[in-house]
Amino acid sequence: MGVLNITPDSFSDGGKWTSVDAAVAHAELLVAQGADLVDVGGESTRPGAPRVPVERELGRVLPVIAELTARGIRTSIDTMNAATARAAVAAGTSWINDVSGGQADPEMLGAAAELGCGFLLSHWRGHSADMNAMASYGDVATEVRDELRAQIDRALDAGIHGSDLVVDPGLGFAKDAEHNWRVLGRIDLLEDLGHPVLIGASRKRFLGALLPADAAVTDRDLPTAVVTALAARAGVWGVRVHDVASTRLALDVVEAWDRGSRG
Ligand code: PMM
Repeated sequence: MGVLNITPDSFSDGGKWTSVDAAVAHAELLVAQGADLVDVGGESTRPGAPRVPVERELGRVLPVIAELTARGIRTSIDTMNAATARAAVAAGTSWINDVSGGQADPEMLGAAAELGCGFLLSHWRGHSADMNAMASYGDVATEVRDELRAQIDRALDAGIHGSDLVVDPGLGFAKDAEHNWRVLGRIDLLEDLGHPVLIGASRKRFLGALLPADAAVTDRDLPTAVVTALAARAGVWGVRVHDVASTRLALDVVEAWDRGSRG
């Protein structure tokens, strides 16, 4: 999954694709580099980010989704708003990617059930403005699994088909660096939930912490690709990344390694 943030303030690609032409050109590049899905977002979820009015979010994402659909590019809509999800699906999106897992908007789970599209459900404790204060766990890996299980149950109760659900531990969302590494080290616990798993580690702060303090945000693409390789080895269904080329190469290495091990 390639990231396309149509926002002025996302931490790594904010302000770069604010015209429809620039956004579509970038989506074409992501697909040419190997993305199966382009994740279109109009609201930044970086720590401390303010909420964006739905009308503004719609104005950012809908023209891009319509154009990508016309070009045969598959998209997901990265939104916490049911109204945005509905409009995006009407414009051709096939997946809803809700980082709140249906908790931010009480209408979301019902809308997703009605729309019958795929639903990417992330572990989430609260909005970006105050999520860092919620990063408190005993054993983070089992707590994230158990809270995700409760979120999955709510999604199923609302009428979403189990086969439409993909789960995501929400790295960086109410999680510090050590929490993220612990969750990644126990992806097997998430797989026990019985749904495909998506990992969104791309360019996040906990990867930046491994680099020199003056490193550029794009220097995080190498550790992102390594996480992708390890996540693939752990059996995940998908990864959400900004730089598709390096991640595709990491996956090619894993596949070649596996061929080698089969002889
Ligand atoms: N992370 C961001 C945004 N959307 N969606 C999913 N499913 N998983 C994530 O980890 C995730 C997400 C963080 O912001 P970014 O768009 O600037 O990377």
